[in-house]
Amino acid sequence: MGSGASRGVSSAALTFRALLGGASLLLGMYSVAFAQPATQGGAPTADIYDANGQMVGTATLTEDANGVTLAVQGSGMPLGEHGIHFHEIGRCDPPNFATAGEHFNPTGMEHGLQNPRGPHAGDLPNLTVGTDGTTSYTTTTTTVTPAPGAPNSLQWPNGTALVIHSNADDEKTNPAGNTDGRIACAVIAPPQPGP
Ligand SMILES: [Cu+2]
Repeated sequence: MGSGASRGVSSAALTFRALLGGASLLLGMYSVAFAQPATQGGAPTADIYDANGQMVGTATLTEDANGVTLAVQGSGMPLGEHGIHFHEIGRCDPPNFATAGEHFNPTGMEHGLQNPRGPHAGDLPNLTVGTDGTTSYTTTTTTVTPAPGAPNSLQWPNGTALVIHSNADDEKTNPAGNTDGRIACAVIAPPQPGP
């Protein structure tokens, strides 16, 4: 009887597009799905924490016709280049953030933006921290979407996290680009409740 029963993936995608257009009612519905409902300029924002539980930055996601743009603003981070990826579980338990699982890889590819058999959907270019411990990082990817329901959705059932590593990612060595330890983590989407 009701037409609401037929709403599915396509209507979810439409909802996401509508919120980008500034529909505040829909924005509220969408933000609830993220761990941190706070917004910056209307975009979902997640807080980044280090191994001591200190907040060291924020991650903001926006989507447009070019893909999903991730912006990271951080401070109090160690100097140098660091691997950064979307990981497959939306949990960030310090100090080692092992609960975030491995790289988000719903398509079963190998690791690395420069790997001919890659990349993982969650692979991203390295993040650079300056001598003052701050970073201002922006990258655009087409391999993930924040929209729920898509196979490569950051809101898949396990949720997703953004993990920053101690070492630079070589972007070609499977499975993790020799990135070594995890120094910071943000829950992008929390795990969804089981059935
Ligand atoms: Cu990683």
